[in-house]
Amino acid sequence: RLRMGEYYSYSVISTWLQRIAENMPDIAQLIKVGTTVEGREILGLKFGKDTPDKKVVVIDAGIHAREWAAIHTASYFINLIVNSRETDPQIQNYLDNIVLYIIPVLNPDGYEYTRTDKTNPRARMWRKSRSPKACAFDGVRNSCCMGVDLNRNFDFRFSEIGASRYPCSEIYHGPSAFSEPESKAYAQFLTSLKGRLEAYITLHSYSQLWIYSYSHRKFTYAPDIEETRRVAAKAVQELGRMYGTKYRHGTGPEIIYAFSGGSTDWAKETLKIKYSYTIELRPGYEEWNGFVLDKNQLVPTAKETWAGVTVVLDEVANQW
Ligand code: 0X9
Ligand code: ZN
Repeated sequence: RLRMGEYYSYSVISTWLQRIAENMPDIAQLIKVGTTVEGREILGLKFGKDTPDKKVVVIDAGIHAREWAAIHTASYFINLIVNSRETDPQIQNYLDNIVLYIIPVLNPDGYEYTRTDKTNPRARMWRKSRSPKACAFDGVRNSCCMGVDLNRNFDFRFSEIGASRYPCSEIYHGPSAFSEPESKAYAQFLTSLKGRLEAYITLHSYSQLWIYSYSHRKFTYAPDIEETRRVAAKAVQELGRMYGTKYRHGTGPEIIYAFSGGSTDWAKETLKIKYSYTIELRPGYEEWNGFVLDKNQLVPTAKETWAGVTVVLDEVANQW
């Protein structure tokens, strides 16, 4: 059992996931997505009894190391399902009718690095993975740095826009698409669900945005854009109903910036899934350093996000 409203180490989170799977085998199974550069297992939970006809939803967080509120939110979802499985009819409906995967920390190496901030204050703002140093001549000198932005390393318009070929950049896309074990393993995992994967949601922070495809160019939309937009609008509305938090929805270039090589565009395009969303949690974009969210905002952030996410889950669980 983990008390919500706190941040935990990856090893505590991992043990927690294992315990849940051991203690509740009829609702949750431990899944191993792959292994990181530093040898950590990327773990998640699979909820609901699997039968071949059931639609699948995947929710992840923590592809960016410093986005702790996203990791907390995914953990909160797990906690909620586990604790409310016998009392909340909506959650029972999900457990009966869909298969839901939650992977709370996609980039555990980066996350653990950000947790060394007590001794290395700069570490808290680390975003990338912890892959070994790569070097490039930047016009002045040959600069070498660690880490790849895993949300630039997916094979969708790799390196085209809003990504950098310089290893010292925060948005370094890596030497090639899926060059990184984390993104590669995750893409393989998602691909294994092809045909049944109906929704994919990735939790980030911050800016209070509900984003859909495509990200690389303005006014360029993926198939099902009307349906995608309708569900996003409804999700944002439900989310706001709880505490009045204002979210905007749209494609990346319409509401923040263009970039390519991200997980949601790749999933939407390659796996032909219906709902593929990037959610940027609290605080709002006007905040200067929103990656450090006050602990007393963690639970409200997670709760309102769940309210939005249930709109997508209901679409999938209640279709016939
Ligand atoms: O830039 C990113 O990878 C994400 N934003 S973050 O601040 N969490 O790093 C995704 C932004 C989504 N934007 C677009 N789809 N353009
Ligand atoms: Zn992010």
